[in-house]
Amino acid sequence: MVNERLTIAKVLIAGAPGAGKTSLVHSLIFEGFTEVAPTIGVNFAQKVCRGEAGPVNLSIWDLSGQPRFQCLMPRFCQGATGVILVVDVTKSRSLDTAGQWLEFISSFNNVQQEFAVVLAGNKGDLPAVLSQKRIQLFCARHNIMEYIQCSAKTGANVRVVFDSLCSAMQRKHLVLTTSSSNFAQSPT
Ligand SMILES: Nc1nc2c(ncn2[C@@H]2O[C@H](COP(=O)(O)OP(=O)(O)OP(=O)(O)O)[C@@H](O)[C@H]2O)c(=O)[nH]1
Ligand SMILES: [Mg+2]
Repeated sequence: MVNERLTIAKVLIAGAPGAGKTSLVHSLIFEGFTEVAPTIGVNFAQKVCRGEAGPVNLSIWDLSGQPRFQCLMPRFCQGATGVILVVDVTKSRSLDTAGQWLEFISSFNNVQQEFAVVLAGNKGDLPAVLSQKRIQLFCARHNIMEYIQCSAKTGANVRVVFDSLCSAMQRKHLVLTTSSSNFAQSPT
């Protein structure tokens, strides 16, 4: 039997309503852009992305940004070790909302449970109103190592966002390594 090493991680896509979270995931999976509906609660997807230490099979939990679904979020976020925090670079308030999301996620994650964060500045195909200065201050305040401007519409840097999160999780040992034989032998 082939005993292949598998690396897995659960990641959250969070940010303001309409920032383009679902569009980003759609662009990653289907390599194209289409109009998507606002998310009801959460969407789920899986994709193998590539960090600097190798591939990671990502379980992607794309959270609705709408406050009316917030009560459901603690359940969806359990066990996540990576967060892609999405801001809309054309909306100034998007960054404040992203900060609130980060605090929200941190508040119900076990304090011992560390997670890696990549800040994605989406809608990079449009003129930006968010200044580099504000983004730098935000990253410094929240200890975020990586900001990547991207566009779900053109596909620019979409893959880079997800691959960078894989690298960040690998550096912090936040990916789970198992073997395919574990899956084969586990009871159903
Ligand atoms: N120009 C441009 N429009 C985008 C881009 N990404 C998303 N949009 C548009 O922004 C709107 C919101 O996109 P969604 O992907 O639904 O946003 P969301 O963050 O998932 O929203 P919620 O699920 O309500 O939290 C849609 O009209 C998208 O077509 C982008 O990169 N460029
Ligand atoms: Mg959505």
